[in-house]
Amino acid sequence: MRRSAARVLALMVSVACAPEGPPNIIFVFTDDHATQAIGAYGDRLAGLDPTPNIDRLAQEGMMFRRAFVTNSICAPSRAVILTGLHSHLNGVYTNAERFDSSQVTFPQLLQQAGYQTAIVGKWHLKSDPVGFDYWEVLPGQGFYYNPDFRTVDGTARDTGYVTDLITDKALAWLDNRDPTRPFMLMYQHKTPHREWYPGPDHLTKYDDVAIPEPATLFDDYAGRTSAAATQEMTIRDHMRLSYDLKLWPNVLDPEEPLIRGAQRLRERMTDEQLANWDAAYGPKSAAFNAAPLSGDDLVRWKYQRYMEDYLGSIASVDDNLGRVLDYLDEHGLAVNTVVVYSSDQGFYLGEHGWYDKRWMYEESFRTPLIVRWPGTTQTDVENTDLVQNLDFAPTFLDMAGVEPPSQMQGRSLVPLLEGSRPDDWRDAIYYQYFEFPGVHAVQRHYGVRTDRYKLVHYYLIDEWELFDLVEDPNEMRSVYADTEYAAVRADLERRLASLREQYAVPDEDPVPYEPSP
Ligand code: SGN
Ligand code: CA
Repeated sequence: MRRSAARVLALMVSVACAPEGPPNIIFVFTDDHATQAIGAYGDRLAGLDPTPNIDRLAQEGMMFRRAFVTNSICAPSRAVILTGLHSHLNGVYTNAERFDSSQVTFPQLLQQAGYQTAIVGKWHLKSDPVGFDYWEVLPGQGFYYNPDFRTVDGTARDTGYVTDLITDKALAWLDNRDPTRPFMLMYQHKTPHREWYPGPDHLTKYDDVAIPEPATLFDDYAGRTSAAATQEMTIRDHMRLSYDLKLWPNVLDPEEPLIRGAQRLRERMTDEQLANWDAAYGPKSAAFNAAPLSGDDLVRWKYQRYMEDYLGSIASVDDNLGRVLDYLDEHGLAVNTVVVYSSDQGFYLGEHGWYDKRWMYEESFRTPLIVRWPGTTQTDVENTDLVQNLDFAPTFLDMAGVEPPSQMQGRSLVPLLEGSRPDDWRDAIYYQYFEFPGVHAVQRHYGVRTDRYKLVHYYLIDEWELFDLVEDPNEMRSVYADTEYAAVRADLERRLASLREQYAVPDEDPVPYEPSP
């Protein structure tokens, strides 16, 4: 971890003369950013120093090690964050539903309380944003290069790299706001979503780096339910050489259906961007095409290439976060602005041989959460309580001194941020994933996680998994049928039933199961 004593000292001095009044809030939100790829979390990629600015936030604030989502996929996570309600109550179960914007959301309540509110970047909820004085969002998933942006006035294409453009817009909004009132800005990136296009400054950043492999890269899915074996998200069989890994032209797999994706992005680029791109990627493609690999060697190569692009795209998030932090410093705003870093969920960076998310296994269930709140959070502290994205809405409201509405199912994290854990803090959390059938073929499942154990039910096929996270942190061997765990299992079953009752989970799925033809 890089540490700047001078910076911490400057912050402490400024805290001593912190202004009164409700804090500003900047919610920095990325798409698919795994904690494994954040230096401060100290995972296997930390040695590559992938995120110096995010690490700076962690040094100056509180980092949550056990922050989880309720449903590990994009649009559902966003709907949970806005409403403080589980998917079965906010109506966004999968990426397919349109967000019903007549629901109560935290931005609306902050706006009513006198906050200036804005969202810039990825939105992904189909309906127009409500509760924002200003919004400028990517339609759908958005594009990496020369993306379109949608505002109340319509849609227009911009020139540049998406992460840089979103930051330009966020800073422009900050420049033009009313300085006499507090603000809440949702600054939300597309990066590092598949297919992980790095920005122009980072196209070759990781080319000559040997990126450490996860221990489970060659997982054979034994010891778990059939769900783990029947998914479609392996680096080996489902990651495409051209679409995902940018080989051009792709000699190994000319039938690859997704080649159009790469083509689509190339068509959007300016001549200059394309020349820059081809100068970086052309030699890599030529080298691979000249000596194509196969079998495990190909898996290893694909993993390296995937990580080069994933980490390269994160470099742009981190650089741009640096711009925002500098802006706050330069404008005297750092001291009264809470900066929160999070992502819509985690991601597989080769663990279990996978990319993508969706599962209740740790890598995608977990999400990064770092909060710097000068004068409230201590610096450089870690929290290990069980928290969820369900808690974000009540937390933001509580920070602003607004009482969270009673229907919100999450709980304010403010006491934890202040360093005091309420005696009745939860000791178990609930999860449910609905998008099956769907891309990547991950079975529907729900489950409960406690400090040490996790019980998961793949309910359409009625198969169960139980993990002891102390004995088996990589979740390679379910002990569901192990008699030694009978008491643990009975206890988890009780907790699961009680959480389903507490959160009013219906017995029947709200999205009917329709097998694909
Ligand atoms: C796209 C991706 C999938 C990804 C979903 C959901 N394919 O369909 O890999 O799981 O989005 O992502 S791609 O061909 O577009 O790359 S999410 O972040 O929106 O939930
Ligand atoms: Ca996502």
